[in-house]
Amino acid sequence: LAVALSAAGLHAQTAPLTPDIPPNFTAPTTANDYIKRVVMIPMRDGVKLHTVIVIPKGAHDAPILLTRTPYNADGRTERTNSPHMLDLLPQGDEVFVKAGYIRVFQDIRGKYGSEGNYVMTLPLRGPLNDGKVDESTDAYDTIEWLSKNIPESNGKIGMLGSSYEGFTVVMALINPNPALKVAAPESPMVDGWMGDDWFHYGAFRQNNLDYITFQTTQKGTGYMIPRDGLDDYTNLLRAGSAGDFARANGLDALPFWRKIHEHPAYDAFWQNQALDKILADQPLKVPTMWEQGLWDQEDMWGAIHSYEVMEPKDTTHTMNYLVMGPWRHSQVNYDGSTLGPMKWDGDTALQFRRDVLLPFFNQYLKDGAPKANTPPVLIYNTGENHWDRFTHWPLSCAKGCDSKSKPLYLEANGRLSFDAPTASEAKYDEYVSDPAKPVPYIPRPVVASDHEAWTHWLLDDQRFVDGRPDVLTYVSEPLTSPLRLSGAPQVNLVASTSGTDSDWVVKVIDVYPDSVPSNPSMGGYELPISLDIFRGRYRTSFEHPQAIEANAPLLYSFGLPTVNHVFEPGHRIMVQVQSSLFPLYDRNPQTFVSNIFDAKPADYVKATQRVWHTPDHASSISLPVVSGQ
Ligand code: PG9
Repeated sequence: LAVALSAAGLHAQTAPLTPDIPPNFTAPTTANDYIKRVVMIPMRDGVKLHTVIVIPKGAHDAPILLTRTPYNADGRTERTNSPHMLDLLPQGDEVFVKAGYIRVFQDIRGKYGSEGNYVMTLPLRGPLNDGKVDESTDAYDTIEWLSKNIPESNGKIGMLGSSYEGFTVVMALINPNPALKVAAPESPMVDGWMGDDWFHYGAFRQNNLDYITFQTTQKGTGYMIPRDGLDDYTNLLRAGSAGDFARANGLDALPFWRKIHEHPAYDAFWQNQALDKILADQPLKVPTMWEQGLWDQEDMWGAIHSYEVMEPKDTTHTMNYLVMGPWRHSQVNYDGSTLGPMKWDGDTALQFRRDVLLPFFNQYLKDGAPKANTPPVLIYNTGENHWDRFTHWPLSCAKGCDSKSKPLYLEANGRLSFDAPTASEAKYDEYVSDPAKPVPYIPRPVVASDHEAWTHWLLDDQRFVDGRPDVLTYVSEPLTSPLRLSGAPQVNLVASTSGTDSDWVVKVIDVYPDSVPSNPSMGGYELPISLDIFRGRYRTSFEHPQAIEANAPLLYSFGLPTVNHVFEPGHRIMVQVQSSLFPLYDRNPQTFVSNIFDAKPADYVKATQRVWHTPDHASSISLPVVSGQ
């Protein structure tokens, strides 16, 4: 009947109760300018990893760009629902799509579509992993498969990815597959205790509690911890210690939280997975461009420290490259025209991807591509607002650099000076640090879901705490000539506390002139260019914390994040010292306890903090001065 009806130009009607969800539906793909293949790639232990391969239609001898992710390979290849590969893939991939690359995203073992068990930043086989596999072998096996099973490709593979995806790039560099020809770890998580996501010099970053539930309550996407109220300053203060907040929210059932809780110090658990230490023993076999933002609020340690340990091993100067842009975490893959109050000279992230990263990858991946004009070091000058190309880095340090860093002394009456203090002035400044009223890291309310506030907090105007009785502020005279810093400031703080444990936060700040006619909202702006926190119990050993001797002036020495900055004439240098950055960092109870995660309410006590500035106990920040002083 249907045939007869259709021959007569009529159609049988769809019965009203026909189920509206057909057993199978495949959208037409003829308009697509790409082919998508989803495969399960077998690893050496039999576990199969979910892999999404996007191939430009008509490609042949195309190079492959691989990212291994814990963040859902399907989602990473579905930015918009579009027939065009450009719209499907992440914004940062645009230059590679235009250049005809095949793009591959793979779920790492245990996440989303992949089989196997998930272990957070799975450590390499060795002291922490007695199994047969790790992210290094998974990368090897994946690259082996990809290089042999995509007929449209030339079998050459480059890897890139930011943060956790940067960690998986670094893992691939250890005993790399020969088909891996080039790599760009972007803000890679390298040492979670020293200065990447989990801790900074032993102070715990409480925002990770949400990351842990997000990442480990499910194989797919987890959730953020529910909050009692809007302001996390109140929520976390009310909870007590980070351990109390975690327990109240069920995190004791999550193994990764238990691992953090059991390893607050830099013991073998952290040391044996610090990738910069592991890499230090092996020269790079793959040309590698380390990339990091200068205001990276998540992984500030990994790229620069990895670059620095690999540099002496790169005897041919062909393997180890460094790029630092004026970016927040992962901004390299988005628009890089602005950050917080700062407006750069165009879209710096696109400039990097188009003019530096793509030619570098092409050189190693595209048959017949020319050699790229890649600077060994490309770093944005955040004071003069332009890129600098250097042959090496840093330009200034304590020993062995072109210039020698210079101590800038914290002195009486809130002064900063390149001349050492004299005996005639007051010996110290003091403040009371009260754990019941910690210094906020951003203006309240601190809203956990406010991603925007999180991205630019490292550049927030520090006037919001300047003048608090528990924040010491030291400032120079307005500069009469430019002062150029290129390297990492080093803190040498001589401080005492009436407690037996304490945190020390030090910020180097560029103070704008009181009025800036070309940009009025920057009048008097206090722009942090480098800041960090140090947990005092680790003063003599990161592995074996010790109670601090009360009221004794003691030296706290630690490195601050790298800068390439010019303080312009009329600007002033400022240094602020305080003892908390809450609720980003958990509070130090200021009484020595064996594990701060288990501190009890009675352990949290006020302490009188002194910053010393006598000739014998001079406090200073050693600045990586290149010129100007
Ligand atoms: N910073 C994130 C992270 C990496 C590794 C471990 C934990 C967190 C990220 O952006 O992936």
